[in-house]
Amino acid sequence: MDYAADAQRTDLMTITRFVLNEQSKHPESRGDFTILLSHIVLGCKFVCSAVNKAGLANLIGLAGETNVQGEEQKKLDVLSNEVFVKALVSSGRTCILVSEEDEEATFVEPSKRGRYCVVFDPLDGSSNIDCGVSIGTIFGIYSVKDGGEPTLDDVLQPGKNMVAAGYCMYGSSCTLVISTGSGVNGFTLDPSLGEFILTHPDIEIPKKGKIYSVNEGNAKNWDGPTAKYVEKCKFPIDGSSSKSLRYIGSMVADVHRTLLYGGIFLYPADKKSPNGKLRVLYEVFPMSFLMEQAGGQAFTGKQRALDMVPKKIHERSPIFLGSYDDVDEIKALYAAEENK
Ligand code: FDP
Repeated sequence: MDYAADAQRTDLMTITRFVLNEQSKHPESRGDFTILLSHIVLGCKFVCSAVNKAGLANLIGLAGETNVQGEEQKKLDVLSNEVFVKALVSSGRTCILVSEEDEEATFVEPSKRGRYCVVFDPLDGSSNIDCGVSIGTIFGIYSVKDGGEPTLDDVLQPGKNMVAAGYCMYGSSCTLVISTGSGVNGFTLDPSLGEFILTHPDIEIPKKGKIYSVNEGNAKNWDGPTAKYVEKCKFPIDGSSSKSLRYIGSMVADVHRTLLYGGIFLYPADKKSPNGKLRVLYEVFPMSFLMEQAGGQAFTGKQRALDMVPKKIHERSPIFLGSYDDVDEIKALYAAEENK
């Protein structure tokens, strides 16, 4: 009998137990973060269940509204947003919420306020809903700056100031990956228990990977360094093997694979979208935070992604993130372009 494996099966590390353990390392902690996280977890469980039931419950389809980015909203987007906003407000631990689905930031009424700001995309990859491809929720958490009335400046902070970030992927299983600034851990929802169980402790991204992930349909509009990098992935000049291309078109799923298998995920700038497509606060920052915490890198084409200071809540940025050595290569190409 494998006693070690058996002990693991019966001594379940749930996400709540994990966070409480972390909390006990900080005697000054009042448990606010644990309470906030339990509300995020509740939102993820609800969305997971709604995604699983989408076909049955006739949730798929347009809700007849258009979101800030001019995309048609699906019913699931609307539902997920409502669930997360309500869960976060009722936690009593938040003061500002920024959601991909809402044009303006939500300032929580004073009687329900806490000290955290949460930026999130309740259902990322929504163009994949109707065909059953993995989608996810992405979130980042900041602490409000000192005292006083909360203002937008509390969320327009560089990504490196986040206190935690994570995503939940609704795929063949429901996986929650989170970092509170000391490594990255992954939890899988056990549907029979209704609990997220630690299944991927201390995730470290391989130093170099064999996969690149990008929407190559945009290639004709790419700049020189991006085009050169992708060419090198396909036709390496040093005699090494070419990289494989994998692109799901759902950021959570593409980043999750990159985190576990290594490689690079790119959503670069192009002539049509000089700032790329992905949103800084609730896509680029949380994923960059996780990548760095797992030992990888995240770069915008100009700087370390987490150093950016956003000016607007729905700002976009190009992003290259993944294995340390792979991101180093694209950095070198941009540096060479700059020195021309
Ligand atoms: P979607 O439009 O389906 O919501 O920013 C949203 C996002 O998906 C990301 O999840 C995904 O990585 C990217 O857009 C895909 O964009 P392209 O279709 O342009 O490749």
